[in-house]
Amino acid sequence: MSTAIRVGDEVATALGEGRPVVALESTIFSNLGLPAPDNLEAHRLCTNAIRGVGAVPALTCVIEGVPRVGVTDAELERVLEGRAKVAARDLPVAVGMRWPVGVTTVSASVALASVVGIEVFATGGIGGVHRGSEITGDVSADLGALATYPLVTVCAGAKAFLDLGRTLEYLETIGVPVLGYGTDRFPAFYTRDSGLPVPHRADSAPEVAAVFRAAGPVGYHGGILVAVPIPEAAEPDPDRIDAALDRALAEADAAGLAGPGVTPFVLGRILEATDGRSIPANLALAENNARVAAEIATALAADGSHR
Ligand code: PSU
Ligand code: MN
Repeated sequence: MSTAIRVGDEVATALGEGRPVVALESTIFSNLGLPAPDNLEAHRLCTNAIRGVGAVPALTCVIEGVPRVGVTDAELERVLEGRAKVAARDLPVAVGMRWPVGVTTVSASVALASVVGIEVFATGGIGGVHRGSEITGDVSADLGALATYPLVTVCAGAKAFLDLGRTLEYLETIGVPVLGYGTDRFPAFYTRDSGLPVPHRADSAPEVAAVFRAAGPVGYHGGILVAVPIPEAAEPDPDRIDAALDRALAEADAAGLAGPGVTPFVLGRILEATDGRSIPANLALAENNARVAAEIATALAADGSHR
């Protein structure tokens, strides 16, 4: 195991004993993802959901220039206040320049998790191909990381402010298997159905585990994406969400933003445009994804054949 990454005691013990572990990103729990105190509540819900299934949560972040997988309460406090976004390509910079606090995106999280041997990662929504990417070239590094690192990533799809059709096309191009979990439709984060079909469907955690285990032997060594629709009871009115997304995008356009600042800006505007009514939905889907991820990690641990 890498000594460049500090693994929390509980996570190290679980990995050593072959028990299920679920990695979590920290951007979603920072100021860039959710406002206080909802960020702490989201973390509590996700970690409880993982523990409820008998798995161990492993939050990733960078503190004092050291990447962490699994944090103490004091380290969590610093994540909640974090403002420096760390994608996979920023990890060498955050370490080399000894950043006090870096909050990891999906791409950085799956990179760190893969180094320490974690096989399952849960988030809310992944980054994707942005609308207008044919002009700006803005494609999230999350997508390339999914193809590179051998993890199961569990998400509620990607937010509809992205170009979901192109996001699915891009995943096809780079060869990432995409599974709808109990659905034939690609979910759009707040809503259960983006209107786009998923290439394949899985109806249980053991099915996902079987697909993941089948990859290496047929020559695929990257990750797979599992898209879980938000629970029906938590799904907000799609029309209201669409209106908020459109307004948020128009504001991002007017602000002339580019680069890694785009996603946090749009997320913040969606929050404002929905008067915070999007938050309960956000918490519910994150918790649900964490539970599904823990079930998949449990199914993988049960077969004991680490990839
Ligand atoms: N989508 C959300 N909430 C988030 C993010 C995406 O609904 O917090 C964060 C995740 O950390 C994701 C990152 O990995 O944004 C993608 O950023 P970018 O578009 O700059 O690649
Ligand atoms: Mn981007």
